[in-house]
Amino acid sequence: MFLAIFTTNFSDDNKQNLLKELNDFQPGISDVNPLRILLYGPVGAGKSSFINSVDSALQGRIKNRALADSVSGKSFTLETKEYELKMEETTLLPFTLIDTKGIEEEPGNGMKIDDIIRTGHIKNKPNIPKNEKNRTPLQDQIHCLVAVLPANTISLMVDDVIRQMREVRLIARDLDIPQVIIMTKVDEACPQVKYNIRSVNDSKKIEEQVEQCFSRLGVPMSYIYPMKNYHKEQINNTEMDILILQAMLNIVNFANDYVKDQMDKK
Ligand SMILES: Nc1nc2c(ncn2[C@@H]2O[C@H](COP(=O)(O)OP(=O)(O)O)[C@@H](O)[C@H]2O)c(=O)[nH]1
Ligand SMILES: [Mg+2]
Repeated sequence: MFLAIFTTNFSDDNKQNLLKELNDFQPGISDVNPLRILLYGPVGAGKSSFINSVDSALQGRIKNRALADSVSGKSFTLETKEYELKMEETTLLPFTLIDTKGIEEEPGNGMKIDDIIRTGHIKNKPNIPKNEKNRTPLQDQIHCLVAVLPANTISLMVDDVIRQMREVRLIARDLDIPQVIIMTKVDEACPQVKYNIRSVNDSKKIEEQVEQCFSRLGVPMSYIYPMKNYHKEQINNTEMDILILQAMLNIVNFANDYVKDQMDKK
C-alpha cells in the first residue's frame, strides 16, 4: 500500500548527489548554526551506532566515535553528547547529532528528554521551570527530534517505553518540532534484507514493522526511515550509505524548515 514510499535509488550517482547536497547545505537562518538533532529511544536501539554510521557515510570510512555498547541492558551512553560532523575530515557541517541515554524500562532512570525539549537546554540543568517554551534562544534549542527504534523488536517493546516515547513525541508536537523515526537493524528483522539490503524497499517484514511504528507511536509512515547501521563492517557499503545519507538529508531539511518557520512567527 505505502511501498511506493520506499523507492530508494541505490546507484552510486545517488550517493554522490546526497553527499554533495549535505556538503553544500547551508542553514536558512545564518544565526542558527549548527542545527541540532536530538536522538532518543530505548537502550540498545542503535542511537550511538547511527551517529557512527552517519560519520562513516560522510567520511567514506568506518568511524567509531560514539562508542557503541555491545552489551544490552543499561545505557552505556551516560550523558547527552553533541557530535560535530565533518565531510572528509575537513569541512565542519552546519548540523550536529546529540546522543542521549536510552529511555529505560523503569521510569525515572532515563534522562529527562521532555525537559530538554521544553526548555531547549541540552545539558542537564536542575530546576528547569516547565512549560517555558522559548527559554533558550532558538540557536541553542533542539531543531529536530529523532526517535531510534530497532526494527526487529518494535512489537516486543514494553508499553512503558512506548508510553514514554509518546509523551516525548506529544511535547515536541505541541512545540512544532519536527520528528522522524530511524528504524535500525533491518538486517535483524528480515533475512532477505540481511542478504540483500536493497530488498528493504519491498520486504513484507519491514513494511509490517513500519506499520507497527506508525500504530504504536503515531509517526506518519513517510517520516520513518528503515536502515542498517554500521556495526561490524570494515568498509563502506554504497546501499547502506545511501539509506543513512538520505535520512540525514531529510532530517537536516526538516530542522531547517522548523527554524525558518520559528523565525517567521517572530
Ligand atoms: N545487526 C545490527 N546491529 C546493530 C544495528 N545498529 C546497532 N546495532 C548493534 O546494537 C547494539 C546497540 O547499539 P548502540 O548503538 O549501542 O545502541 P544505543 O544504546 O541506542 O546507543 C550494538 O551491539 C550495535 O552493534 C543494525 O542496524 N544492525
Ligand atoms: Mg548509546
